[in-house]
Amino acid sequence: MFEFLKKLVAKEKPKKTKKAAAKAPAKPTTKPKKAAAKAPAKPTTKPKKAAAKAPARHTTKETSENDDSLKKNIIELEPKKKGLFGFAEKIKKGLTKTREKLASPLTELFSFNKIDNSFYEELETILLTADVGIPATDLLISNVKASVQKDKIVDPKALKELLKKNMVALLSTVEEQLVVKKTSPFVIMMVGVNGTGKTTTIGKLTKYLTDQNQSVLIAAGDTFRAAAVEQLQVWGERNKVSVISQETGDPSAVIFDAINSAKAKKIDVAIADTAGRLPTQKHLLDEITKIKKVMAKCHESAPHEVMLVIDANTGQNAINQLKAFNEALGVTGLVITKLDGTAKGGILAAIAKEIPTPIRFIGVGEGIDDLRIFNAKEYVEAMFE
Ligand SMILES: Nc1nc2c(ncn2[C@@H]2O[C@H](COP(=O)(O)OP(=O)(O)OP(=O)(O)O)[C@@H](O)[C@H]2O)c(=O)[nH]1
Ligand SMILES: [Mg+2]
Repeated sequence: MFEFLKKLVAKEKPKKTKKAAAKAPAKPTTKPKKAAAKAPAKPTTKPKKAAAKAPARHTTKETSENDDSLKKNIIELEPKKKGLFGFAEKIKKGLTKTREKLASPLTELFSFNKIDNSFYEELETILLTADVGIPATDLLISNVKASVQKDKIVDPKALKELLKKNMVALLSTVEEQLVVKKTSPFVIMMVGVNGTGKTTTIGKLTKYLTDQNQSVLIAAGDTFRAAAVEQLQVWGERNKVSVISQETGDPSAVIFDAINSAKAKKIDVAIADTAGRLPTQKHLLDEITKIKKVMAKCHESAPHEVMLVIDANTGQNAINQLKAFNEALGVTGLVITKLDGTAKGGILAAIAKEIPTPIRFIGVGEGIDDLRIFNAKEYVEAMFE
């Protein structure tokens, strides 16, 4: 069974990223049903002791990992823990391709023999090509120009540090770590466009939180794709945490049950997965707004974090995604994924300038440990060096 799930997840992932946009329009208008209880009653596959304490809903499945043979498989999947040194190295390694896109042209630029108009034009092109966007590019260049004039800088080489310094200053405005409040549960709602890495990020985030002795419960709120629940269950098994799912096809009902279950068990953090959706799909944005309202009904001031997951490869479209999700839900934090790929990395600066939103984490790989707390200085170092 587990082998099947692994294959399923492994097979599905590479396809998803490319097909995501095409897949979305086929999504039917979701009419959330009130009838969680109407769904076919499926027995809980692997009940935990604690599950008995949760509100009795026959349709709700809770999976958690107790099976030894399964544990063996899971352990093989988990990379070894890294020390502090490994942490910085991993970011650098993860951002190798990103860095190549920015660092090589910059190195060439800084070897120009003088700082003139064509130097600034070239700098502008490099920044725009790296997804920094017009407003942030303008800001960075005007700040650099001002320092050049003020300090009478003539050597282009000196501008590298100056540019880095300005980039750090800009990115620091969105460096704001996630703080888990003791609200038992602290509810995190994971949202975003199709295939950006929501489910994978939940897996990594669960690892990050459990490493900090937080108890976590996951709600399988993506009821659109059958494989989505299984994908999440694999992450639940890897992290040894419960995943609440239902057969109803109603994400609000699943999440409602999950939050109540987390409350009953005094779980620290409940993370709700949701189906991917495009900002242009109004009915799906309406649906997710409804999910958010349902959360607030079952737990005071939930969700405590609306976490938008953005694929760094999206480029400037990330700004549109952020605006749309922010309007619909009020985004409180961001995760920028796939910075280990071919992404150019400047999108973080564009976000910081155009629609400043706390960047909680960056994703630098598909593994369970490939989530990093966003640190502006570390990020800029990894991009430039
Ligand atoms: N290289 C890399 N791949 C990632 C990262 N995060 C996620 N992925 C991959 O991106 C693909 C999509 O990830 P999912 O977590 O399924 O994305 P999703 O947003 O849940 O997708 P939907 O539920 O279909 O909307 C998978 O192949 C993941 O392994 C990352 O930081 N780096
Ligand atoms: Mg998903």
